[in-house]
Amino acid sequence: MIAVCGLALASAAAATPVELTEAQFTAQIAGKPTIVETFEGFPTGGPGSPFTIANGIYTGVPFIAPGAWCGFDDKCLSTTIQDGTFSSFPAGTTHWSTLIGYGTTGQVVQATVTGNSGVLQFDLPPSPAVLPQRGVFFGFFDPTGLQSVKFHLPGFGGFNYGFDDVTTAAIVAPTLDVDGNGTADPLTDGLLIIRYLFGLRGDALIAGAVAPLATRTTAEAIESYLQSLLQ
Ligand SMILES: [Ca+2]
Ligand SMILES: [Ca+2]
Repeated sequence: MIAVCGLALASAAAATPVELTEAQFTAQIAGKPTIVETFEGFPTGGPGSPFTIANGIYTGVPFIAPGAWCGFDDKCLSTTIQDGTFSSFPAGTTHWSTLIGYGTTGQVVQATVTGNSGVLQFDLPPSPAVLPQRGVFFGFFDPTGLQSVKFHLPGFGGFNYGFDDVTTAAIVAPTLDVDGNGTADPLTDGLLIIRYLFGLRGDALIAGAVAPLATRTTAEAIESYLQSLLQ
């Protein structure tokens, strides 16, 4: 009984978006469709809300500010003490990151990251005394997809802060090429899908239904792939 409870807790703990270091983020999005909004293409000023950017929309009180305002070397999306929310990401977005430039040393910003697997809410570490010219990196990942990232300045928070290089990356959409030979074919992939949906597993699932040049050839690999299609 204890083991069962422990397992349930472990599953629940894993089922939320997670924060990634910049190194982790960069490694995970390598080779995946990625969009970066640098804000360099917008005129300085307040575009109004909601504000459409390259990889979603921003809701709040947006202001395109010159680099000197942002603590960056080029333009950023400056925000006021009101909440700011990034949402409406491209389909399949699993990764989201930004560089933050703070208005003052020690400033704390709260983040609420909402994914299909749950909600992660926490305080970002206080801004350092010496702000890197490119800002401080924050990145998030949800394998089931991200919905929104909201920022909130707690208390009477005094100063604006800014975002730059807002980045989204998406998982590559799965295909019907179940055996992984490069094409979706009725007598292999189609048969595997039908058999799987009828409940066949193991050898009964894959017998005579895997193409000669398939990259997924075992029942285990085929079952895992088909299961991922159903999520
Ligand atoms: Ca910029
Ligand atoms: Ca195939």
